[in-house]
Amino acid sequence: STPAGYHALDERTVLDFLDGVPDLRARLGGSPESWAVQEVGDGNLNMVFLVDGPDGSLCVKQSLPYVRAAGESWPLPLDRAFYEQAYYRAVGPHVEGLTPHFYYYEPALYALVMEKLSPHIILRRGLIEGRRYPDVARHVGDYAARACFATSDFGLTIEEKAELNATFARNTSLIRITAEVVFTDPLSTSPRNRWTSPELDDLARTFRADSALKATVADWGWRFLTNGEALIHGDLHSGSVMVTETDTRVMDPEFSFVGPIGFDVGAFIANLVMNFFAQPGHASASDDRRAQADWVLDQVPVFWDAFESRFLSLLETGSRGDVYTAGLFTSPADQQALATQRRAILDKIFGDAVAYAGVKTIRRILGFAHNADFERITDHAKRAPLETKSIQLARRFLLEPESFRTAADIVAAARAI
Ligand code: ADP
Ligand code: SR1
Ligand code: MG
Ligand code: MG
Ligand code: MG
Repeated sequence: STPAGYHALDERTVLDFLDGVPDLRARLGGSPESWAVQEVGDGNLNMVFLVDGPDGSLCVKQSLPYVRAAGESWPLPLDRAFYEQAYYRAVGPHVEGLTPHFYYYEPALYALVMEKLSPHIILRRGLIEGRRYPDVARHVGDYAARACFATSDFGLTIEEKAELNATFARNTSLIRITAEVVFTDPLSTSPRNRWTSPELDDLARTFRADSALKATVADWGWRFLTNGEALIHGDLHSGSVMVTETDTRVMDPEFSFVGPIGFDVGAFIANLVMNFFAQPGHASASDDRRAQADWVLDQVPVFWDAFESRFLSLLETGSRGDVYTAGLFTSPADQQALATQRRAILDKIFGDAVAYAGVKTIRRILGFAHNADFERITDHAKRAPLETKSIQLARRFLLEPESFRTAADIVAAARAI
């Protein structure tokens, strides 16, 4: 049963809800009879309503008491909407212009109201359609660096970080989903798993029998739960970014918690690399998608370089926390040691990102939640070899970390497969 006061909104009752909040009613203008509404949720978990009035538009996102993609047989607490709005509040001031404007949270309905992004589309969809977004990788890299730095021990005092920890540590239902569907299920015999069958049956069996791979993935699962470096987005794939040619917005941060920065960085890298491998499956008579695939893969170093340069510059100029405090580093030798250490911090995040990219790729090919990049390739004979290339590279990300020291290493390895 759901808490008193909660009801799942529909296209009629969402208008009553908006009508009852003066600020939201004023943003739309007119009265509910003149508002147009459409439920557009296409994600795995929630309801999303887009509402247009004479003066403006809104987006309402509401939790359901179950996993939307699975149905009522997979119950899920409602509180994910709370964490989504708490993330927007915590991170919004540091990533000006790179998230939707957040307007309102209704705790009884587990519903948040934000800017309706238009004419934006989901980045993944654009990439599948063969579109290019010249700034998106730089924007998302800059976003991840700013958001993670500001909510890390470099950007916060001990007391401020403790507040974030206290709030987001309770996002246990979604932390558990990630622990299960990302780190555990895909290499186990979970009934939630699926894959392109029968083409990948042997591969799935081989992966499930790969002791070294399972031990490594399990270890990264432990690090995921224990490395509280920053408030991370927690689901930073290409379906959590909406774009136009020039504008980029990161959305859907319901999986946020204080975790490893490399998890966000690795998620975005994994989704670029998967889209690269999927491109031939979207070829047509007029476009073999080779140029598109090259462009997508080239966004990996663009993304990483943007992340790295922003994070380094924030380390140099924006540190206000209780780690690496200025008083420790006074002499020229100290400064040299500090510069070396900052490099090591970025190298550590990169190494983590490569491993998490591996884990996030395996889960998309063998686990519960698949990516449209591959799923839209309806011909199994075409899809399976592309998924195989992608998952074999993912395995190398996990078992041969010494081969992936730079973003260029990722690009070269992906092209060589
Ligand atoms: P879920 O958590 O279920 O994955 P999302 O937040 O990803 O839900 O939203 C699902 C879909 O709703 C997105 O793919 C996008 O098409 C649409 N959507 C979400 N937020 C907005 C927004 N602010 N403006 C316009 N469309 C949105
Ligand atoms: C029930 S698991 C569904 C997946 O969808 C979300 O976007 C997350 O990636 C989650 O792992
Ligand atoms: Mg989503
Ligand atoms: Mg979501
Ligand atoms: Mg992913």
